[in-house]
Amino acid sequence: MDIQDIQGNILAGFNKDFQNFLFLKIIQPQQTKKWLKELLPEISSLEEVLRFNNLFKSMRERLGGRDPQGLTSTWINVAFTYVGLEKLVPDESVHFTSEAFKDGMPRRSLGDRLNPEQWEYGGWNNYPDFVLIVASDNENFLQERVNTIKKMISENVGLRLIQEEVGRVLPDKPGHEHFGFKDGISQPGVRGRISDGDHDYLTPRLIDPDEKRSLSFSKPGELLIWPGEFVFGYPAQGARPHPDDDIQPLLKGPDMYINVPKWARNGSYLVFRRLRQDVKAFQDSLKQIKVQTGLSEDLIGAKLMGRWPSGAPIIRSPEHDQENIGKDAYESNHFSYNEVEPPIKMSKEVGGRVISGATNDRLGGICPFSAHIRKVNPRDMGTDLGSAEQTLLRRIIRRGIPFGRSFNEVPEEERGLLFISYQTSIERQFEFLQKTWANNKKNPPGSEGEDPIIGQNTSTDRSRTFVLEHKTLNLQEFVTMTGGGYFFQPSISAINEIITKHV
Ligand code: N7H
Repeated sequence: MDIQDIQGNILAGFNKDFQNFLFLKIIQPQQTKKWLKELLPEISSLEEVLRFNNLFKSMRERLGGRDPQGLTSTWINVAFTYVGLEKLVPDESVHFTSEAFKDGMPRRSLGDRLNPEQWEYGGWNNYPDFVLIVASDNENFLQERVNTIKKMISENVGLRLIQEEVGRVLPDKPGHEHFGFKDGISQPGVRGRISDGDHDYLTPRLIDPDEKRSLSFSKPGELLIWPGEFVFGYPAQGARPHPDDDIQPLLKGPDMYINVPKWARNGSYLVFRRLRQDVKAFQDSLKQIKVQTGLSEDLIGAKLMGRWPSGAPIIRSPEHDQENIGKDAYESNHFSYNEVEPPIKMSKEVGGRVISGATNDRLGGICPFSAHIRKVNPRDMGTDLGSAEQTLLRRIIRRGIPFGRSFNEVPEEERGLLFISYQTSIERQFEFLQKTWANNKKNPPGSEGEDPIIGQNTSTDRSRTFVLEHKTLNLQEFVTMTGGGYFFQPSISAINEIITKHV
């Protein structure tokens, strides 16, 4: 993998506690290009982010799980909408032929309640041309950098700031989102090497090499996916051609650039959605369902999500939450739905521990088919698409961060998730998950209602369905889309050689 050329947030993830998003409009393309050229040396590459994250992780392990003090960095990444590219490089933008990217988010019908004109931004009149992601481990350092950038913007006649989003990890519950659940546990393990070294993998392989599953999983539950699903210019995922083979890449050669120009290599589509979360409505629903079913609120929450607040999957812990499972990066994701997962041994390098097995749940008796995590990733279950391998073409990398203060602190304020996903097809990956699975009552097969967290029902009362204890329950909406856009996050060399070429 071209780790010096790929922007860092895509495959490594900034994973910073403080992240601001500056949405910008281009007034004068030439001035904007000059400005971007100046910004170029500040854009963080995959290499930089990988090295830092590895150092941070090893220091954290040495400190027994405490964050190392003083080890900080502040990073910037940039991504453009189609209209932004049209302004900057009109001759080049025409080579992007993805309908979703060209249309932009307001023209796509994803079942959202608010009309795009009611969004905070991203509607017809204030669709951004590009976004800067600024992230740091230290809030003061972040603020300093953001202030400098904002000053540069205000002095540049070519640009206008239309919105700033402030993403913050919740101080009282780091790693959790506003409904109280741990997020960011399950991600695809991206295949690929970062040097010529045989074992210098982008995603470390942590399973004992004697285990057959070490060929298809990077760690328990983290299936290896070909990088072309997330970054252009690399082999993408495909159906397994022979039962004895490891999963083979489907797309090679020119097909790795479907609907994009050659210079899209090392770039990715970024979906940004500002999703408002109504914590009171969520908690009220748990109380109401308790009355209707007699189940505890905790168990109802776990059935809606597929995980307990600690992150422990309901499949591994059907009765109650188990923090020790939620905290454990291997335990918390080692499960499937169709097949029983046998115990799995970790590699010597990470201690050689055996992770206990997990039961299966073909009928959805433990984890409902409509639970959020099962809707958006049915794992090894066959679906309306056919065999489970087809689901591997629908994976996304998630990089979201909460916005707003905790419900307990200031219940009346607005809060939610700044949802970010990376993929090489907005239609086949993000939009498919939202429209064809989350918003659909029947799919993936077995579902008996929409995704209770993100599913949208377009009827007048917007109420969704969830079945529990053989009772069909009506759920009000908890999550509302309030702004966003579809962006392309190019390689660093493309920004230099194509986007800011003639300055
Ligand atoms: Fe979801 N949540 O915090 O409640 N999500 N999500 N998501 N989500 C996941 O397994 C949440 C949203 C996915 O591989 C967890 O990492 C909230 C959208 C996928 O097993 C939790 C919102 C889309 C997974 C949440 C939201 C997805 C996933 C469990 C909106 C795509 C991995 C933690 C406000 C269209 C599933 C974990 C797997 C997991 C929450 C949005 C997709 C707790 C609050 C819009 C693919």
